[in-house]
Amino acid sequence: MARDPLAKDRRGSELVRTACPTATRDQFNWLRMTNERCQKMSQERRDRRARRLTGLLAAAVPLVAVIPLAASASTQLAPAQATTPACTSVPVTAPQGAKIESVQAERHEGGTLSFPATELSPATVITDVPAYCEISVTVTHLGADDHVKVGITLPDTGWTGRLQGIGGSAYAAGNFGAPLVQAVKDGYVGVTTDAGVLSGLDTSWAVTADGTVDQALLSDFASRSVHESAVNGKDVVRRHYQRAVSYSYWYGCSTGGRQGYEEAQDFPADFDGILANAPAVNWTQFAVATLWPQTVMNNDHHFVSNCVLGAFQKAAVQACDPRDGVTNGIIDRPDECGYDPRSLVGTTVLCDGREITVTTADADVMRKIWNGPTDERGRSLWAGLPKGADYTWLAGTAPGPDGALTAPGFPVAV
Ligand SMILES: [Ca+2]
Repeated sequence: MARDPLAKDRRGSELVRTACPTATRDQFNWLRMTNERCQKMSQERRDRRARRLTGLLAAAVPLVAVIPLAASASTQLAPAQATTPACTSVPVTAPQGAKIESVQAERHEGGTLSFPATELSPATVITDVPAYCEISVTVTHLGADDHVKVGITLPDTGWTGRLQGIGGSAYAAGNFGAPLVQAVKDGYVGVTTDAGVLSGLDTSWAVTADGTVDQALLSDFASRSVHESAVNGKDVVRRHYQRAVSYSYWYGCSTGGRQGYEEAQDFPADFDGILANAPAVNWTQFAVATLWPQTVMNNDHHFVSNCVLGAFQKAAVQACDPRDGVTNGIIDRPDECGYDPRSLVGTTVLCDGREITVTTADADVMRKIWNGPTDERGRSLWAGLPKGADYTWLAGTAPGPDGALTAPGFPVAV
């Protein structure tokens, strides 16, 4: 098995560890807040590493294998390009059972690039981006009326010989925005795909006009597109740079985490390392369980303001943060946190300039949300919201049309 010579930890050992070390197994089952936390931690780690090394990303969560490189891999860094490769359309080999519909190339000057906020990601500004070539490949599969786009960004300078596959989130199979450019800045070729489906939270593609499941698109979204994007990406690299990828990595959270697990399971030769954070697996249970906080508040006919929910979160962090040995504002082991929300009953919280007294009903709702759904005998059906985790996406409340608080529920599941 070939190892990436840059994949070392601070002590010089091979880097085979999670890039999100605070996430417990339960936390991996919660999509959004762990996803954001992992993305933030990953970004911080990337920034630190970028100062030490020239582009490095090589890690795998404990539950995911680090995959040996199928082809012979160089242990040397890519030589600097003597000349900038021309940014032109290249011939791309169609995957088996597929046809290449189009290949387009567009050169970008780099510099400072801004990406507006979307429903799934915050606004992002990336500076000092080298000029790069973006090659877009569109693939269709025989017998399917699909049009799968693969985006590949190839830096003019600073390429380390590495490829980074970029995962999606919610019902988006990939991300054609900031991550593709960040990869270029970090010395990677970036690769992502839309799987031929819509982006964000729109799942209308999944059902055909006659009401049946669109199996072709479902296959694209589930696994086929990620695998083929890896194959397409390596093919384009070979033709663009006239040399093969040395090492390839997967980077994804949430749906991207799920894609990483899927790749490790079914296409282990695609990537040398897989970073699969907050994988949205066990979807039929997990997605339903995300609606638990909404269910609790509807059942109790008691909707807790975000301000009070935040007070519970803050109190839990204060109580349990140091117990994992690192006081960093994060409860690494929420399952070992014995903080009781009833301890906040009777205290006052300042909310929008008003003093609110925390009630027993507030604490009951918080306790049930943290405990998670149970059956009629009290047996756990799924993990609850981890103590100390951001409540916003799963348990956040908002005024309804009449001004009274409601619990909208996790938008990926409702
Ligand atoms: Ca801590």
